[in-house]
Amino acid sequence: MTQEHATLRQAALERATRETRIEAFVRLDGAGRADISTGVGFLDHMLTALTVHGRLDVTLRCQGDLHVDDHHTAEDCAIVLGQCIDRALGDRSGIERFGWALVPMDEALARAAVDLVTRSVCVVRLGLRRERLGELSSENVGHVIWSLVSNARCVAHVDVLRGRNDHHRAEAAFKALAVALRQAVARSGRPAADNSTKGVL
Ligand SMILES: [Mn+2]
Repeated sequence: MTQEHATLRQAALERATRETRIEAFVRLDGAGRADISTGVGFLDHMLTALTVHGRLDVTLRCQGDLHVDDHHTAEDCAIVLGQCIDRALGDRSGIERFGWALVPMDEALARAAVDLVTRSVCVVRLGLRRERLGELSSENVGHVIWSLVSNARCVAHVDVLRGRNDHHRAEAAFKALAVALRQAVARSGRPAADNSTKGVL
């Protein structure tokens, strides 16, 4: 089931598989309101950071097969959020398109660069050393970013440049992605043809 509204730049999606049941809503021109419950605390924490610092509004409910592990829940939540962002962006006319950010969190420093061209390319280097962050496997932190970016059909490079604490490294990465995304989705007031040498994103 899909609901879209071009002028409001928002989208809602429901997705059910044998592994997860998800309801999601994303508004791009939001107030940073997050109502997120995935069943995985650290994932909620990261997606809340994305919502607040991206100044989105996000509602996300997931019932996943956490008796297996956190993988399906983490991946599917990211897929659905990415699809909501893609739909909310509509034809992508009149947006800034590019966004970039350097975001510190205490001793950690993360960099993100985003291009909202409709190609799915994601390069993530987080350098996490712990096996898990709360109930989220460290390998799934980068996988969430990759799945989100791929399904939002954009290009993103996310690098954690330094940081001793893995919680800080992960959180700085999500904040940097949020700030870069916020800049990239901002309305430019320019026609789409002025935003690309091709004339279309
Ligand atoms: Mn934190």
